[in-house]
Amino acid sequence: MSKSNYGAESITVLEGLEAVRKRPGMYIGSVSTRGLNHLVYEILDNSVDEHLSGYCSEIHVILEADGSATVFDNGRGIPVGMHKKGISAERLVFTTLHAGGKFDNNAYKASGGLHGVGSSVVNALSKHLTVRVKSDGCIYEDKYERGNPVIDLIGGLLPVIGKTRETGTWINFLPDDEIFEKTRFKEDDIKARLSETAYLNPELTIYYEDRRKEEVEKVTFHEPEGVVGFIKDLNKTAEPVCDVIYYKGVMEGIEMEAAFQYINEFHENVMGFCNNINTLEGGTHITGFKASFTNIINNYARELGILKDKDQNFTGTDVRNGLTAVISIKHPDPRFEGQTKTKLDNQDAAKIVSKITNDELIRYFDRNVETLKNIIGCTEKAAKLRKTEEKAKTNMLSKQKYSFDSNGKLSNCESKDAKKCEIFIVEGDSAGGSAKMARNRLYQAILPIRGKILNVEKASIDKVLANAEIKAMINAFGCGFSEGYGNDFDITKLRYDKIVIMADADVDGAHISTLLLTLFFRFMPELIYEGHVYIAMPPLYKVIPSKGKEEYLYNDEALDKYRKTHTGAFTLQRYKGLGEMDAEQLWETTLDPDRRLMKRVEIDDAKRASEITEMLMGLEVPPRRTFIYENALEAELDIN
Ligand code: TSJ
Repeated sequence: MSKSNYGAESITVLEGLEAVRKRPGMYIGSVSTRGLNHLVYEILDNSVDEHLSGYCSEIHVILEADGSATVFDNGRGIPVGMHKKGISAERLVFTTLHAGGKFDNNAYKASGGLHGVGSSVVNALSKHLTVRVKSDGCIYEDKYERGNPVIDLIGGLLPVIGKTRETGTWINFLPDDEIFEKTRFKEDDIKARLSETAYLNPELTIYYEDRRKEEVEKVTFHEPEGVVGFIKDLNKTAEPVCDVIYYKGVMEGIEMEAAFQYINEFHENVMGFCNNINTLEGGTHITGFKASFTNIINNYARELGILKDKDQNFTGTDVRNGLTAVISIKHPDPRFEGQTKTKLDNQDAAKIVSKITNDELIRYFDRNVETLKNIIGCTEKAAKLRKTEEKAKTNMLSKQKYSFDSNGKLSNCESKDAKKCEIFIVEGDSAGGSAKMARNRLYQAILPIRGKILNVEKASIDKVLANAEIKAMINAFGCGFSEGYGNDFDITKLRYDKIVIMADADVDGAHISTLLLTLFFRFMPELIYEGHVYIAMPPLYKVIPSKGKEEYLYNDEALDKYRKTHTGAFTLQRYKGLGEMDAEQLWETTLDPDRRLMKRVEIDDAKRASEITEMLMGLEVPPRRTFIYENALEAELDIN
């Protein structure tokens, strides 16, 4: 269809989508894998909204062999009838920014949530997108290329391509490789998201298929136990201190439900959701939950005589020691703020979650005093540790003052301009030695660490702080550390813009990276939220052809490709570890900002690392090996 068929209205529409293509990052956050996966979530959320409205029980998500994605549901079908100014409503949905909510009476929308984008953004960023709607006996079809409609409407209405008794919406789209750096959906993230969605919507079933694999992978996500099942799953390898406790409530049009359980471990895991969106940066609902919890446990502890008059209250962190919790709220008008727009900002959410949590917990604990005592046991343990650790910390602080030079191992850079500086955390003294020689000492610092660092997931904080490698890192970064949100960590003091984990490209290297990510995620999460953490990608091979230029190859696929495309003889040199490269090679391949490959760690990676660590520690030896090995091979490269 030619552009002359549009009225003035639709021309501004196309200009709107052109803006999306010009600045995709503004609408989907990034054009890396994270942004790519976001396209699937954006579409998926529309089907989840249809479920929340009460009309859709099944959603299918298919990663197609051709690189496209298909999502379909058994809801009512996107309205196809005539909307204002003679355009099918469906056309408006796909060609207008933020058109989603206009004819939707569902009070709690997830779609359009994270970055406020609509399905039109997905359309604008797809090479081609096809929509099929089944409703009132017919199958309607519409097609777009890079956001532009390619089907002529008949009297403003969509063509009918078949008859059916069913209803639903079917979408297939291929992300545009002119926009995205990577066009391969990351299945682990997508599956994690689907699993989460299933737990938050116990009456929904999600069918997942990956048709890109030689043997098609199929997984069904259905979690009739809801958030209670979520907690059981999160805690499945832990030693529980109490049963899973569940409550819910509604106030002022805001719904909430929560499930929690204490386990015998020295950390907390409190997760929040608003309208099915994972609020990774926390927010008011979490604040409300925590405030009530702290208050109630302290009140009971005094009532039971566990805290005496002279004793100070337990801190919030004490009270949440060993706590795993999921708080899910449904808000008619959610506001998100923060670096990744995943921090809930609505003040009413704090008040309502706090009130309902307070009432429900008192009701529960009055009837279950034994459980309450076990929980307070966890709190007391934490308080005791905290006091020891406060002493240790003042000692440590007065001895070392987080001083730059107190740590002999750090080879710092000369520049003090944090925006330009980078620190490489290098495993092993020999690799550390080469890296010190190889670096640009003006702005690259090297911190060698030895062997396996402590797994912080299971360790108490005093153990963590006693660990020399960890102390060295905290000292070097300069921002302190925090347990949970807010406290002692100050990102403005960060001395390096980039913190680069440099480990061997093998199983042990992957393990060390995982442990480091877990450490950062637990004690310095803002480093990750604000995008300061990277993983260096040293090459696996060097090929030296008899004629032509030497090349470094960073994975087995690159080697396969080289073998297929290169004519003539060549010598293949395999690097087993960083220590095998001389300083010059290390500079060329891994340190030089103009030539190196690094992967920026994104929140999901870090969150998963922490889950992975938890899993690794709980598993038998054989599966542990294969797991790390697969992931080491699948690591993706981002050119920086
Ligand atoms: F993102 C999207 F638009 F492309 C999309 C929307 C993708 C997929 C896979 C599903 C959907 C979708 C939309 N599923 N179900 C709906 N429902 C509606 O759009 C709908 C239907 C009826 C009514 C009504 O008031 O009668 C209202 C709405 C919003």
